[in-house]
Order: sequence, then C-alpha cells, then structure tokens
Amino acid sequence: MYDDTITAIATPVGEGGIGIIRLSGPESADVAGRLFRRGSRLRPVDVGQLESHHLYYGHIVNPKSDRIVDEVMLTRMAGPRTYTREDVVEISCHGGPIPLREVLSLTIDAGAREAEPGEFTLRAFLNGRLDLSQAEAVMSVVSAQTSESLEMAVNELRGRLTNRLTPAREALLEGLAFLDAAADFPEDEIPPTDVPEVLKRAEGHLSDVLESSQMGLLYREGVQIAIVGRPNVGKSSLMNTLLRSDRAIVTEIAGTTRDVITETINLRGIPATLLDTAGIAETEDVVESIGIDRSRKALASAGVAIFVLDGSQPLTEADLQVGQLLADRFGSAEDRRLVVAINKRDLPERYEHRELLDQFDDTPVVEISTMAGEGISALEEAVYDSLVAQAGEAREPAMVTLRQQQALARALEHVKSAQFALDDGVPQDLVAVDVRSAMLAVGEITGEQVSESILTEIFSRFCIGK
Ligand SMILES: Nc1nc2c(ncn2[C@@H]2O[C@H](COP(=O)(O)OP(=O)(O)OP(=O)(O)O)[C@@H](O)[C@H]2O)c(=O)[nH]1
Ligand SMILES: [Mg+2]
Repeated sequence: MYDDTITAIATPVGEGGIGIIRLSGPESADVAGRLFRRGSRLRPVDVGQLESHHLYYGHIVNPKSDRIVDEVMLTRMAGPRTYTREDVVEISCHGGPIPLREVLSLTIDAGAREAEPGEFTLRAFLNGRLDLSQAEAVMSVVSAQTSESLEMAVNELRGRLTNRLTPAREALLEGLAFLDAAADFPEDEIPPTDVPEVLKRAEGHLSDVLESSQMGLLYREGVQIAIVGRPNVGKSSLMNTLLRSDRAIVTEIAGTTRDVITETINLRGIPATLLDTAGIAETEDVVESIGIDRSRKALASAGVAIFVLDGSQPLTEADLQVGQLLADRFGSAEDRRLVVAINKRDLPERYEHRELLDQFDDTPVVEISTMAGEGISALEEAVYDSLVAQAGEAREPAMVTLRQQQALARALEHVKSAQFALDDGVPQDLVAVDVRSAMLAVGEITGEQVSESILTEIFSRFCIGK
C-alpha cells in the first residue's frame, strides 16, 4: 500500500452536468475534510466519520478565505471495497473546467499529490484488485469504438484472458516442476511426468489464444482501408457512400482529391478508418503529384485496399499503373488484402477488365454503383471477409494489446524450442531454461512477472484520473 494520497479530475475536460475529483490513499478523508462543509452554516465535517459508500450534500470552501468554491456531493468509500482498494473520496462538482480545477488545486494545497496518468488503475493492480491484463482492459473499455469491441473489452476486464491462459500455465508449471526435480533427485524418487505431452498441451493452449488474438487486435486497434484507383473512377463517391455523408468533394473533374481524407466507420463491429486518396496517374501538377505520393504512403499503412475501376470506361494506362502498384504490394494469393470494386454499373458496361484482373488471382471482385447505392453491402462484406481471412477466424476473439500479443508469441517460441531440445536429447536442465522463459512470458501478460519499466510504459498511456 502507498502512504501518499493522490488526486485528479476523473472526468473529461470541458463542460458537463457534473465533474468528479477523485482522491485515493490513506489521507483521502482528511484532505477532503479540510475543504468540505455542510448545512447553511457551513459546518466543518469529519469526513472519515461519514458513512462509507453514501452520498453527502455540501460545499467546498477555500479554507484560507472561507470563500465557497462550489456546491458538491461527496462520497467517502472506505477501502478495500474501492477501485484502488485504498480509502477513496469522490467529490462531484459542477462540470466546468474552472470549478474542477479550483477544487483540484485545493485538494493539492490540503496535502494530496496530483496523480500520474493511470495511477489509480496502477494502484488497483499493485494492491491486487486487478491483474495486469484486466488493468490494460480498463483502457480498452474506455477507448472502445464499437459495441462489439466494448463487449470484448468488458470480458477481458472480468479476467477472461488470464482464465484462458491458466491451462497453459499449469502445463508449463507441471513440466518445470519435473525438470527441476529430475536435475536434483534420482529418477525413481520423483513421480514420472510425460514432458513431451505436457509441452504439447502448453503449445496447444498458447497457440489457440495467440490465433484468436489477431481478431481481437482488429477490434481493439481497428484497421485502415485505403480506397485507390486512377482519377475520376469514383473513389470519393465511394467514401461518401460508405460514410453515408458528403464528406469528400466529388466532381466530374479528374484530380479532384488532392490529399488523403480519413474518416472512421463501424465495419460489422471493427473500427475501420477509410482513406480516400488522390487518383494515381502521371501528372505535371505539383499539388496533385504530392497528393499521389501521399496515396502511395496511405497504401503502405493500410490493412486492406479497395481498388476502384470505372466499369463504364475502357481500361486506361493509369488503371494498369495502379494495378501494377497493387499487384506488387497486395496481389499474392496468401496476402488477402485487396478487394476490387468495379464502379458505375448504372451506366452501360464497357467490360474489359478481365485482363487486368488476371494479375490478381483469387481477389474478390464486386460490381457497384455509388450513384445508385448498389453493391455496397456486398463490398463491405468482401472487405470484412478479407480482414477475417487475414486474422484467421476465431470463435472467441481474445482482445489483447500488442504487448500482450508479443508476450504470447514469445511464450510459444520458448515452448517450441523446449520441444526441439527435448527431441534432440538436450540435457533436461537446459530444456528447463526454455520452459521457465515461457512461464515468464505468460507471467508478463497477467502481471506476475513484470518489470517496473513495462508497468511505466503501460500506465503512462492512460489518461490522468483513470
Ligand atoms: N454514373 C455514375 N457516376 C458516378 C458513380 N460514382 C461516381 N460517379 C461520378 O464520377 C465522377 C468522379 O467521382 P469522384 O468520386 O470525384 O471520383 P474520384 O475517384 O474521387 O476522383 P479523383 O478525386 O479526381 O481521383 C463524378 O462526376 C461522380 O458523380 C456511379 O456509380 N455512377
Ligand atoms: Mg476523389
């Protein structure tokens, strides 16, 4: 437990109905007691004697001037039944930046210290109320962009990831116990353990979770979808249709879009950022060519590209150019990151696209009309399918952070190298080194084995007051 008391504004900046100052630590009640008054006579109150988890009406005054700063509701919550397991006081003020900042600075004058980002959650973790994967899930809950990602994050908050890793941990522990004992005692004095079987079990569980984490990462981090093609094929029109708003400028003039325009949509639960790019073509125009350069960069960061063609026009040199660019980057069969959209199907067809599309074997082709709104949901479905195909469909996506995913991959690598070592007849105490490393990597996810620097890294990404 910490011996200092932290304070922060726990609600977002800006104006709102209420705003909350949260205190946590042994002095919470004393600090609040120096500022809180009740009744029309503004009687001082011993906040530590107020009933826990009850709401009290009163005022916050500046103890130096006795000036009233705000009319508030105060709750004292006695540890350990609190977010941090420490004594907590929450003061609900009027939700404006000035009252909140004044009350915050009074709590600091009265002996509290301003909290670092994520420090409340860090205390919840260090005091054992949350494990590390749950603490990280707090951030996923706060930043969830779709209701599907929220649902997954809440599941992780309830400890699902740790539960899913328990069988792997148990298997590793079993293997390690045997290997360590075998190094110290003669074989016949310890219960026999089928180490290859135990490692196989650990491998199975770990790769299960790792596979499903790809899909979870998609829901957590979202994905970028680049809309590319030569000028005037209808990229901005498609952007607007997918957004269901007139976000991007559309004209019949080729080269309308000069910069990359980004907007986020909810693609069947996946937060997807659409990138409308400048049409790619040879050009003398300086601004347009800068735009084209940005299109290429956008393409580099995209998880999926939608290649837009104009089905009412014969193929042009520019179409082939873009096609080449995409074939180089996205075209291979194992890399399912491309969807072709043949636009303007409301117009008479000039269908000469087969030869171009031959470059992209297995790439889904969808015929659309942004004008008539046709084929749009089929296109969304094709994009979604390509994301799922890349991530590997998971029955139960594990919503992990990148850090957790890397730790999982490391754990799996160590298990595999332990398996190789065992097959090669490497001495058991050396095999034990790999098994122990795998355990440590799993421990980094749940927080049993975690260094100060990892903790700092994780919690510094929280907002202050969380
Ligand atoms: N008939 C028809 N016209 C369309 C369709 N989609 C777009 N257009 C027209 O095609 C022209 C170009 O559309 P944009 O969306 O600006 O095309 P773009 O690919 O963004 O063009 P640049 O930004 O110049 O690269 C406009 O006149 C649109 O109205 C469609 O489905 N059918
Ligand atoms: Mg455009």
